[in-house]
Amino acid sequence: MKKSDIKHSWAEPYKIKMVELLKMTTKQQRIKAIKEAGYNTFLLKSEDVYIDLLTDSGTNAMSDIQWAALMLGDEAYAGSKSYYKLEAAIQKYYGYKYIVPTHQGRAAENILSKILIKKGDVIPGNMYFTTTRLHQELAGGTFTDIIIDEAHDPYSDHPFKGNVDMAKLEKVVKKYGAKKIPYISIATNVNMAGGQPVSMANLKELRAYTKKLGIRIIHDMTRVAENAYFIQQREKGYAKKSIKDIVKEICSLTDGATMSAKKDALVNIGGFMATNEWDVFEEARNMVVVYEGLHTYGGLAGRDMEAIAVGIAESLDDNHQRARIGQVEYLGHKMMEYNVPIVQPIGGHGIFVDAKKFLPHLTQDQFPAQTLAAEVYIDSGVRTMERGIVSAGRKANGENYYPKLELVRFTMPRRVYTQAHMDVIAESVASVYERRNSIKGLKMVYEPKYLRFFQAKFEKL
Ligand code: PLI
Repeated sequence: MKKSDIKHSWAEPYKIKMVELLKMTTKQQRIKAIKEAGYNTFLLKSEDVYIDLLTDSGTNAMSDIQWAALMLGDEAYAGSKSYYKLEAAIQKYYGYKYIVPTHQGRAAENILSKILIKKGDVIPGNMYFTTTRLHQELAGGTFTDIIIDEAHDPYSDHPFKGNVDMAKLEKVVKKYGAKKIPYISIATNVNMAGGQPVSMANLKELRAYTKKLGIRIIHDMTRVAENAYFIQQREKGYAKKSIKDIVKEICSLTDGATMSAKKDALVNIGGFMATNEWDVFEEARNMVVVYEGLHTYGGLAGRDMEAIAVGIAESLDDNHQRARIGQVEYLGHKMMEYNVPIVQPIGGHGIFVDAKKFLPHLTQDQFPAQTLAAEVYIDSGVRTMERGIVSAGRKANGENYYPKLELVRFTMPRRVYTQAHMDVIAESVASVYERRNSIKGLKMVYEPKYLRFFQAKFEKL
């Protein structure tokens, strides 16, 4: 090999100090386990799972510094030192003025939705997220999708599939009027589109437009650092900027945020709501005592707040994100070598397999993504998650949503699995792909009222 042919790989900027042992299962055990779980991977026992790619939420490995920070937790009911450390970290790295801690992201969504949304309001956003939309609806609002069309096409290679389609937004504003729109709901690195980023140019255009109309931008910043990585890699003028600076710039274009710290911020529990408006903060600070706990802990232990404050700083390290997303890309390229159809471009927090194309003989009512997730588990004990018709749920009139994307998400916990694990995952998907024509669909036999994907049960057709 010539010297010039040598490629420099990504690698983890850490080494392993402790390991968690896993139980290995047989195929017969897994067939029994998934049947008992109603073919829903959420209902499996984690001890029956080998490689757990259900979610990147709360499944991260904390650093030695985060574990050490736990010991500094100030567990005072009121005015905890740990709260002030968390507040300082959020102000320093994200730039929001006021913060209210919550036990996780959806609690922040609940509080913010209750404060900002009135019955009959419309909330445009760059694709729905399950809990976010539900809280908007429970507060009396209606979510409307204004993401660019490319986001709904798994094979469009648009570099910023999370972008807002400004023409779609203008149409919504014209139809309902700015007064009916309390805020635009903007997620950085859009989860349901496959972990796809928003560009800075699009955010700037959106800021200029909403400023004229006096409409807020509320930022779901759950994976903002991953979005910043893609801006650094793909957007003109950002190649030499640090992720830290890009994140601060993104936040500066918005008025407030909800955050699930269980993702980007490298912890196992926690979240917060942030705002630059004193009035909104005052109301949130009061409301959090009803639902979560005093405003200086919001449902978290002092030690949790310490770990988040450290995790925020670690998440903004360029080498961390390069390895984090490098690992996801490694898995994606492996799957592509086996011709497995996956969402393009490869996203930030996982690989999204196109179940419609994988199992074209199943109709969407036969739950192709739910079926594929169960089959992958049976094959190798790899647990994934459905992100299709089951996750999309029902409209207010009871009809099913039929999302264009019918995906299985292979979500990567941060700093947890090795490259050999990636190989095992790709080989398992490839072997299910080989026998895809013999796979039968599912029927739903139990459906809960809210967020049905968590608890629904199925039987084989
Ligand atoms: O799971 P929570 O309540 O801490 O956060 C809710 C939440 C809000 N926004 C976004 C974009 C999310 O991805 C999110 C949670 N996501 C989960 C649990 C996931 O598996 O993707």
